[in-house]
Amino acid sequence: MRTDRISKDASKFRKPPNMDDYRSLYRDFSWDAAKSLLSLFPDGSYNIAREALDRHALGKNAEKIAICWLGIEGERRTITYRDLKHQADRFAGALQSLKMDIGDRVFLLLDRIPELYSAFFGALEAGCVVCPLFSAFGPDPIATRLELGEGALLVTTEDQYTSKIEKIRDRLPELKHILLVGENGPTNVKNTYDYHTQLQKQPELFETMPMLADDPALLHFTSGTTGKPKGALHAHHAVLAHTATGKYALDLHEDDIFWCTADPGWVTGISYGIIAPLSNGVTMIVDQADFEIERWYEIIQKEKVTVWYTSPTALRMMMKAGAAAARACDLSSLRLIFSVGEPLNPEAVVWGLEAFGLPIHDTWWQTETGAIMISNYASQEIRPGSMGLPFPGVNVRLIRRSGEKLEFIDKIGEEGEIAIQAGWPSMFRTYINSAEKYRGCFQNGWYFTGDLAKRDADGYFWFVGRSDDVIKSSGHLIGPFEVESAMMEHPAVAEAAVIGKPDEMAGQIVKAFLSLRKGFDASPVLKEEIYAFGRKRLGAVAPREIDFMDSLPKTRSGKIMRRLLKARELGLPEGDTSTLEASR
Ligand code: 6R9
Repeated sequence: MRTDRISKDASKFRKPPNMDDYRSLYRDFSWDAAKSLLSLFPDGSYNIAREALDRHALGKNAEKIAICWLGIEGERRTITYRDLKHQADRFAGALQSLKMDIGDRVFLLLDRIPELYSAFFGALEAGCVVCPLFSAFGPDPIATRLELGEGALLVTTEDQYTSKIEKIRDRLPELKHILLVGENGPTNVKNTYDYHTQLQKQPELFETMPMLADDPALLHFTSGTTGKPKGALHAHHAVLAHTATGKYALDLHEDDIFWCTADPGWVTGISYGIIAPLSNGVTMIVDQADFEIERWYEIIQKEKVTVWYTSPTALRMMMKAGAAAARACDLSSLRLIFSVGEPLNPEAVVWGLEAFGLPIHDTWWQTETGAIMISNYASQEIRPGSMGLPFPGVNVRLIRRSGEKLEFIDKIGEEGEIAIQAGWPSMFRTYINSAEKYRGCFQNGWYFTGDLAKRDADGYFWFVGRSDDVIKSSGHLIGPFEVESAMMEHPAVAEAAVIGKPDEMAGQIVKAFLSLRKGFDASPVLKEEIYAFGRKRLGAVAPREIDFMDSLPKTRSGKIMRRLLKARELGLPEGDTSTLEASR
């Protein structure tokens, strides 16, 4: 733990923070009272779409810009809350005309295009469950998720359809309909329709369905060490946590221009790339293009971004390019910068001061927690390298589990697993395909996160590492098993073990160790072929490094020892794998 601190001088706040006194809000906060931040249906029913869209579109914010969309080719489109609502309503109407029922799963496989946002809200309005997919996934991860999630309808683009979906559609008997966004218009493929033609047929108004707080709304796939991806199901109640964290953690004020750079294929891109900003009635930026330093600085400058939520990988890349590039632009609109997804180097926090005149505020949470659980707040001192303090209404402790026994760690600087007392609104409600794994995450009313941390005397949390083998690459969570399974489908591969190899920029990269079947030679040509095979099957989560081995190290019971491979990769003594995770 480092001791240097970045204190906040209240007289320099550009705006009084929504939470000026953390300790007293933490003490007095109740989720029940926080419901006053929402505009629930008169009978207390919920709908995420009502909070994030309807109440603005049908109220004083109707003409306010909800989304400022920046296209790859330099286009700029502004979408008001009212425009977004009309499009969402039409999408909801299209779902009904296709006989989609409440609870049916609507999957989105789209780049960051305006249709993504209309479809997202339209599906919620109609009471369907939305499941976003990362559009850079290859056909294998897409098929696995659609299959496990029993996707009934998919919205995608013509390009994605021909390059990925066409070949897997036979494997997906539950998938009834596909809506295609594209230039070509109506198709004559069965149950496949043109998105815009379908929407044009619908009335402009749709009454958002009142839902119970616990009714399912969002399905996010995430990965563990073993087995298939897990579908973490969230309820409409989650919007209470999105709204409250948007207000008190990200400090969103009505006139903010907010930019969350995460893709909606991952949880951050939904909770904070859509719901939290719109529920707080702000204008948000959506950039269709991928990360590029100059483009990003230009966006902040031109669009006058005030609050910016990004990732450690992006910040490290900017740091490498040097503070001068940032200082060459006028980024003075910025008042707060936040980060999430992987450990944020203390140097990056301090570098923020040099490049932007602002420190970076780290935040910690997971797909399963649905919203920010630990954060550095606008009004609070920052301790570079620390994830910050628990969000009000969230009871976070460090606990050691040994069998039935729970040992609460209160000693300062001692390591334990981050555990959260069950019951916060955005807590995942199940893993759809694995209720047993879900139960395994809880003990005595505590949710165990799989992350290890320490705490200092003032309650700040400091990340230590993961207790499992999942990989975090550029903030994206990748399950080694899913990658291994795909690699083993190559005819030359006998065994595969996949680890996260530490990487200065991406945090970790996916590295595969492969042993070959008899009759195959470990040649550079074969390696290239296997790389290409990985990219074709897996897309962006394919291995970036491959090593061939004669055989992979195994335990006596025959399990491949990923940790030993990782110890070797890091040059650690093979017997000592205890520091493996801490070294990420
Ligand atoms: C939101 C998101 C969750 C895992 C989490 C932890 C890692 C997230 C972090 C962090 C260190 C932070 N993680 N924030 N590690 N410092 N500030 O990323 O969700 O994709 O489910 O990943 O990411 O290991 O358990 P998800």
